[in-house]
Amino acid sequence: MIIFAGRSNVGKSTLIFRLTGKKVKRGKRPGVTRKPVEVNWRNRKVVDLPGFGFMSGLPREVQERIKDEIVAFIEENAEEIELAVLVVDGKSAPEIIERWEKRGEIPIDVEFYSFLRELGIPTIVAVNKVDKVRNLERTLNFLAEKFGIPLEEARDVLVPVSAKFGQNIEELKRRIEKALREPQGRGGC
Ligand SMILES: Nc1nc2c(ncn2[C@@H]2O[C@H](COP(=O)(O)OP(=O)(O)OP(=O)(O)O)[C@@H](O)[C@H]2O)c(=O)[nH]1
Ligand SMILES: [Mg+2]
Repeated sequence: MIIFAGRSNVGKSTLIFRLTGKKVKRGKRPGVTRKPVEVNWRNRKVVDLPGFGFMSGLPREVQERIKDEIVAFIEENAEEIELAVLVVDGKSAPEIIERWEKRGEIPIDVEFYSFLRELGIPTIVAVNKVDKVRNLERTLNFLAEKFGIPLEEARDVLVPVSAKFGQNIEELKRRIEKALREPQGRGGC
């Protein structure tokens, strides 16, 4: 099983469509995917998870509940999950991360990345919407630092893509295949 996780509206469903050709519901507003949706791809389950964080028109308690459900889903399926693709919006993630840090909070993406690593789930970070990113190198360095990814590993872990315009999708596919072939990180480190 491969899971796609990340904040709402970062493009998880669009990316799954690009990779697998399977139509999952996509949308303009945050909060489109509300329950885990499974598609089959190359004899594997690919799971499109609801986004965490802000969802338009949803009260905070409901957003919290959805986040708890995502965490529970991942914990319950941890054994079966071979790979997580954590999707972030390359344009807005740096700003959001800085805003949370200024408030003294752990940014939700950073928290989620450590959560996946603690469970020993190999994780790739897809840095999506690069079509909107001005300084890609700076963005990638910033994310590597915030996620605590050593620079020598950053090139393997962070994959810049544009789901909307199909940029670098083949590279993401190769990374996914590589991660499935050479599972790393099991048992945690
Ligand atoms: N510019 C740009 N827009 C994108 C890209 N990928 C997705 N989008 C847009 O982002 C919006 C959200 O896409 P979704 O795929 O529904 O996002 P999601 O992460 O599944 O959202 P939830 O299901 O609400 O968590 C849509 O309007 C997409 O067209 C991209 O690479 N570049
Ligand atoms: Mg979605």
